[in-house]
Amino acid sequence: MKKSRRRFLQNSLVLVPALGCAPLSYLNGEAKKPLVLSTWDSGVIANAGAWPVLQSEGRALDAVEQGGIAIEDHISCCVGLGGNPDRDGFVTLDACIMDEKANCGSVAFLERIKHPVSVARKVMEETPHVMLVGEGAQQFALEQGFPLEDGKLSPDAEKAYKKWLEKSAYKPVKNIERTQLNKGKGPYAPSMFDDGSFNHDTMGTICIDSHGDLSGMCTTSGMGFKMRGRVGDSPIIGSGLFVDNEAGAAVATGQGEEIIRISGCHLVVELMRNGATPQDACEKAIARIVKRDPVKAKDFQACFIAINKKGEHGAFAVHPGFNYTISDMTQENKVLDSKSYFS
Ligand code: SD4
Repeated sequence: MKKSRRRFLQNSLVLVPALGCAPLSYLNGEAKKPLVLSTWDSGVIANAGAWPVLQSEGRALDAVEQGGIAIEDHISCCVGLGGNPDRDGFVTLDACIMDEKANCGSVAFLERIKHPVSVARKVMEETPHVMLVGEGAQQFALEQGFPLEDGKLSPDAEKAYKKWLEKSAYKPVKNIERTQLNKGKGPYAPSMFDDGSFNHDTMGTICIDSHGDLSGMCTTSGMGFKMRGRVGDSPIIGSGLFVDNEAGAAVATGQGEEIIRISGCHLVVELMRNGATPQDACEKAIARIVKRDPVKAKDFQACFIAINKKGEHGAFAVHPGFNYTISDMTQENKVLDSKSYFS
């Protein structure tokens, strides 16, 4: 790890446990450009990857890709090949990326490739398409020079999978990353839970660069122990991520099926286009999800973060426990708790 990045990470390990402790500029949802926002407290890793690009007045697109690479490299984080496998024991990855001109690329159900976010960017830049899946996505990645990894599970994922196999229960579990943190295992040290569950595994990063342009990416191993072939919201442009350079950018985490049903991130951005602040937009989109089935909503988590062209930001979730990481010139790197629909 480069020295400057290590220092940034060290400076970054400031956890702000509640909005009450947050600096005033964050409470107002305002921040100066450039600005980068990532889902969860493990967003400090993604932001550390993105920040050097933004600091040197680079492009938002390059920054979010570097953020994705940083988190996918982190084998002890459950994004990327270190993540939990599907029911059949294979890690399958989903990712997408979108720039300020609505160029976008996406891969889903991709196996044995370490950096799906970069493959998604290649899909965007080197093909006439937006999305490649499964074997075709892997073949394309190999053609583009990405190495084929061995496909072994990480030690944590293997333990979790063996434990999961004991019951093979298939149900969403709220706020896994947060629970880990509360268990004192550290934000980037996923390990097994008593019931073997380990479901939320997504890193979304959105940013505005010093030129005022927006971009975003989302990368995930998806829901742990999912059905083979299942794809969530994360690689679906408009659901797990959306960027509109005139209005704003949004990225999602949580139960993908619920986010897809409302085209979540497109909705958040469209609300901002119609005048909503990022905070209002996230709240309205979450309310739309809950309204569809308020009873079911008690049992799943869904979360959005958003920024607009002014560098204002917002975040909202169905349940408490979601947090996100924000970095800008003035505040460096802070983890903030999101407000939520249910208390
Ligand atoms: C999915 N949205 O595959 C992802 C899961 C997630 O933190 O966000 N995990 O449905």
